[in-house]
Amino acid sequence: MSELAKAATRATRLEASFMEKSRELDTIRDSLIQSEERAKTDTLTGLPNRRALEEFFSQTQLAAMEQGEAVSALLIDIDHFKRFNDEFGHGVGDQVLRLMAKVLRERVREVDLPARYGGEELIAVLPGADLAAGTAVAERIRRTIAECHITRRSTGEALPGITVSIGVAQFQGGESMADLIDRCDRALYLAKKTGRNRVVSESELEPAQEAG
Ligand code: GH3
Ligand code: MG
Ligand code: MG
Repeated sequence: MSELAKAATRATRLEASFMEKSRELDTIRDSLIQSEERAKTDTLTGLPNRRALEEFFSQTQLAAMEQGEAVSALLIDIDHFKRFNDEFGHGVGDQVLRLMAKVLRERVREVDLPARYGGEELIAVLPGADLAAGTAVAERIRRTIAECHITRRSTGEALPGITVSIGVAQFQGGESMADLIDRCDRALYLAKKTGRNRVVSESELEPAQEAG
């Protein structure tokens, strides 16, 4: 074989080996993206989890402060869910939680972030929405859930209606996510105290007690 032919063969082999490595890298990159997605997704509801929420909030917070855009947050808690679980079992409760997640996902826009905040608490962060807009979204979510007819999958038996209470607050420049959620939580508490199946906005709260 001439030197030239040998060199050509070597080049072909090198190219093949390069292609193979590059395919391997693609596979590794894909599985990395997948595991990052999994790490940010709640397994029960398929909603973004708290980690995803924190990431989204810090990006949104920056944009809001730079552009002076309003951002609001809704904290949603199922009413008397413990009683529901006790009566129908945790598995049926989990189905209900999935249904709530579905309603939430369908009721917010592409730019919003619906997430599972804790056990039976869901949250949504709405960039571009002030307190009034956030409250209107919360009210639509509350009503949609209250109007759901829930049936037990295994038997088709009708289950009692589920309601949620929602606390709404608007981001104030410079505050942390914890501060914002704390006001949502206080509004939520007021919604529970004043009868449940209600939306309460932070404008209905007493001014916060100054610490110190
Ligand atoms: P309230 O109207 O005051 O919110 O009453 P509640 O019974 O819903 O009280 P709370 O919010 O404190 O109760 C949380 C209950 O939610 C406890 C637990 O039974 C239920 N829960 C929390 N996480 C899950 C979950 O992942 N699956 C199911 N099925 N139930 C859950
Ligand atoms: Mg709760
Ligand atoms: Mg509850």
